[in-house]
Amino acid sequence: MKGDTRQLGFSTRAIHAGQPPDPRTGAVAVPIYQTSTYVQLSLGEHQGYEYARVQNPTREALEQNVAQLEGGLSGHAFASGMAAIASLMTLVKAGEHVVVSRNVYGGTYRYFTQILERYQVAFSWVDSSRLDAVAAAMTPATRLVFIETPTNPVMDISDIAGTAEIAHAHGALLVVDNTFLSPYLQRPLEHGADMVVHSTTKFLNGHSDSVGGALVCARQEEAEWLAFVQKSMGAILSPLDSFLVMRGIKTLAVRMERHERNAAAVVAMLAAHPKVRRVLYPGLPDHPGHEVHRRQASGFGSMVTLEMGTYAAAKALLDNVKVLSLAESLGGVESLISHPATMTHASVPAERRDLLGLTDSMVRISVGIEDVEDLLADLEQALAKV
Ligand code: P1T
Repeated sequence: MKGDTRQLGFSTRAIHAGQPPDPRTGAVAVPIYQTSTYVQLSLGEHQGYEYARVQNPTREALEQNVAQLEGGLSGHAFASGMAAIASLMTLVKAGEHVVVSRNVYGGTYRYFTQILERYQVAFSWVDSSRLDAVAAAMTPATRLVFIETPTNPVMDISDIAGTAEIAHAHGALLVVDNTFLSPYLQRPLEHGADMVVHSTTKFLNGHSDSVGGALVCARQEEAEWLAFVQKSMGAILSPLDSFLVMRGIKTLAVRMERHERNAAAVVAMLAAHPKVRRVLYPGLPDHPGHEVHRRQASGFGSMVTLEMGTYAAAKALLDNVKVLSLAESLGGVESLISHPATMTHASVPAERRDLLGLTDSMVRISVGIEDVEDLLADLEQALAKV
């Protein structure tokens, strides 16, 4: 399409934002500019492209696309979700402080506690589903509040607007890791967050064939800093991966709708199953974060966590599924099942996992977009062996 995409609907923007037809050929798909450098016309005169760590048209197209979907000013694509988070954390200096959801992805916990604490950055790990706990943790040195909602894998829900108000009252920025829902279901900047982070490895790419990350900034100051960090630290997303993520995003809306429909059926079956102790899913009316989640998101996503009661029961379920695959990661078209305590959150010490309610009997499912009858039958037969 031609022209400005900003006023168009979500799916139209997902398909077109940042991706006008190629000016040379009219190609509808943004070409993979697999080049490291660009010839300059004469000394000091170039076409806006000098060196591919700094500028790449394929990466720029993805960055503009993600920025528009999240409703931000700028997008920045990185080599992984962790590279995005590492680049984000350059906003924090030694002696400063970060308030963070007590349950976040295990890799984020590991980076904060085992790397950033060595550089005199201090963290307060709070139950961010309680605004009073967030407020109580703020100090004059607090630079960032970093939350996941829902959290991985305990599915705690935090009030984005309420948290933004507290952060701003203390001169801090609010960052939301929106990986579990994608901008199709939740857009934190609309609720007052200052930045959004994604592991594009998950729903945005959606096909389990690329590792990547993205940051979206609402404010000019962070936008400029992060472009400088991309250039200076260089943890950028490759042209091929940028292309793959863009291709994935074109079907984000239809995938998310099917993900959700399948998840609703899986949750209904599991919640009524005698072998399942408890289902953690924000779509269930008895989930403590249900009402807050409904206010700030347009759907509940397809991440489902089960409490199986014992480690042996969890292991029996994980070992007996056939259509679902035992693997880390989430958000792809295929359903994945995992054991957070020993897989994604193995770097969180056991006593901390206890504190979060991240038990050894917990199983996490990323419900894919297969035929739901096959997913239900597979879970039924595996649960029968528990
Ligand atoms: O794996 P990577 O692309 O580096 O993204 C890290 C990351 C960041 N934030 C959240 C909420 C995540 O879930 C992840 C990665 N998570 C998994 C690999 C997982 O299975 O939970």
